[in-house]
Amino acid sequence: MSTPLPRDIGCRNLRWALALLDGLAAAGLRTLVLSPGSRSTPVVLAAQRLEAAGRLALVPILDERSAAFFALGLARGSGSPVAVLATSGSAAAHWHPAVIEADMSGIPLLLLSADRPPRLRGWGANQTIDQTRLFGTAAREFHDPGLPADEPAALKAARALGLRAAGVSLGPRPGPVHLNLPFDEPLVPAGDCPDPAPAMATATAPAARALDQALDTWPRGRGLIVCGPMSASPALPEALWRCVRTLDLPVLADPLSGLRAGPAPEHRITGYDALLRNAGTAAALRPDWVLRIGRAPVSKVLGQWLDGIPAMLVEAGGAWTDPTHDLIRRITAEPAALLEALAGAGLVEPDPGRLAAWIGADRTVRTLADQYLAESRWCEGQLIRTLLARMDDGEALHCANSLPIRQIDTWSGPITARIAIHGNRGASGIDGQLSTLAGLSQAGPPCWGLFGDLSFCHDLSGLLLAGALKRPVIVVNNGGGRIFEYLPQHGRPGFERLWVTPVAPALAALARAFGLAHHRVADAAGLERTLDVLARGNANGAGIIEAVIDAECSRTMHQGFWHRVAGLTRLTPERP
Ligand SMILES: Cc1ncc(C[n+]2csc(CCOP(=O)(O)OP(=O)(O)O)c2C)c(N)n1
Repeated sequence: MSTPLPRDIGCRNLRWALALLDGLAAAGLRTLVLSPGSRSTPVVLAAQRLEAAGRLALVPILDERSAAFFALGLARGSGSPVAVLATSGSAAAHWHPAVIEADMSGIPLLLLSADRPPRLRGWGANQTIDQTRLFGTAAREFHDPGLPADEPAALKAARALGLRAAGVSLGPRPGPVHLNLPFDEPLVPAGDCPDPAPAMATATAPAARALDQALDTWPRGRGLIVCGPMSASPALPEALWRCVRTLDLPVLADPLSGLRAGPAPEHRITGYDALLRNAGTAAALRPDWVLRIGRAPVSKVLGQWLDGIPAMLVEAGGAWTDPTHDLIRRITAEPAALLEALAGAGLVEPDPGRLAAWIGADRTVRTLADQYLAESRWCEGQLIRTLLARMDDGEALHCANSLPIRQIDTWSGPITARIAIHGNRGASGIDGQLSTLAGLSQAGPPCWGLFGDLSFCHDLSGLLLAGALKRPVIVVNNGGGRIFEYLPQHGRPGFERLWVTPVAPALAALARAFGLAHHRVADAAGLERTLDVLARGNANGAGIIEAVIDAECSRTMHQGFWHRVAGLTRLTPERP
């Protein structure tokens, strides 16, 4: 290989991009999701070299919005940083919804926006916009290193920038990092262009945080643990269950906490969304303090009930999850470490009567739910029970907003199989759901989808990624956004047209167009039969299962159930 020409700008671009990617890969980047474009070429050329060396996988996706949601799913499913790359102009703006979700959910997303040289910005040059701090405070860090240079110091700085960007995206407060990368033309080297010299530096893991002095002043009285949406560390379940067994503490386990499924002691409460609708029970079970792990729970009823209860949040990163402003303490520690310490600290007086009251109330609503579902017409409750019963250990489920994840919360109960449940609950958008599902499916275990009809239609370009799906997407065809029927807008003039916005997607035709199987079911038996057919075929196969549900019947059924729970005089056994 010859030495690069000093004026070969294309080679300079490439070598600089190689140094940057080397740093990113050294800090854990394994996948780059790229959307086609010209200005990003130096990074693509560099990425091809890393791919050839087995250090990076490249995934091309046309629509940048879909690409970013795919990367989000990939990063959520793998726990590793994932990068997106796009050309200059409006391209990177399409990442914004996924960046917002990654910010709110703490997902390590690396945003590599190619740009024109700074001298062209603001002068009407083609495809040149102001990309500076495009994502505002949603990005943990923003860097614009300027045009590439090829001196050793510049290459060293590029590699350091890669290390830093990936490191910051991983924590202590995981989230998106934006690198805006201007490149001058020519974008392709004129001749041979050797790799920069290998660097000496190696990546360092984010520093471990020391456990705070939290235990010194632990509040007195009755306690409760609430586990909201989170990426739980592998050590958490064991530490949690050991701690609550020792201290007789109940644990409210959100469907996105990672603690709803798999084995757990009866301390795990899943029926809280229903049982807290019973005013007497809600008052009787009110604790003196709550220890919160993870983000704000899906259940609105739980969120409202927590309002005013002194709370402690244990979190290894920097998030301040406190929508009701009740935090008396924020404990910067790994939740598992705090729970280990709490279990042995002798600060919480076990209260078996209180625990029994929670368990009793939980059992009562679960039995009622079983009876209710057995008696009532087909709706999401039976669908969810059927689906969860058919999922195997190790599989995953991605639930769209808004009703699907709420209904999982209401109807799942404790889930026997060891499955993972995912949802874009950071910003609770109905966007990018199929693309996220495709990313999750690519990252890890076979992942099912449970979507509303609007959220499905919102991300039709995600169907281009259907090749990644390994399990069916169940689309609840209930004629639009039925969540609004549970909100005060219900019944206002123009309600159907302006809030529900009914759609009638031709799901069979869409499925056919994208080479997917389509099945239409209208009752639990139909769903069972379809799942039988799929299971016999191509290992549960991907495809669309259109579940037709009568919205009016569903609403009456849900409200009837809550009404029945609210009307019960006693959900909790007497205190001993
Ligand atoms: C990007 C985005 N746009 C709009 C909304 C507001 N929104 C929340 S739920 C919803 C309706 C969703 O309908 P569907 O997917 O059919 O699910 P359903 O609520 O009927 O279960 C809408 C429009 C949102 N959360 N995100």
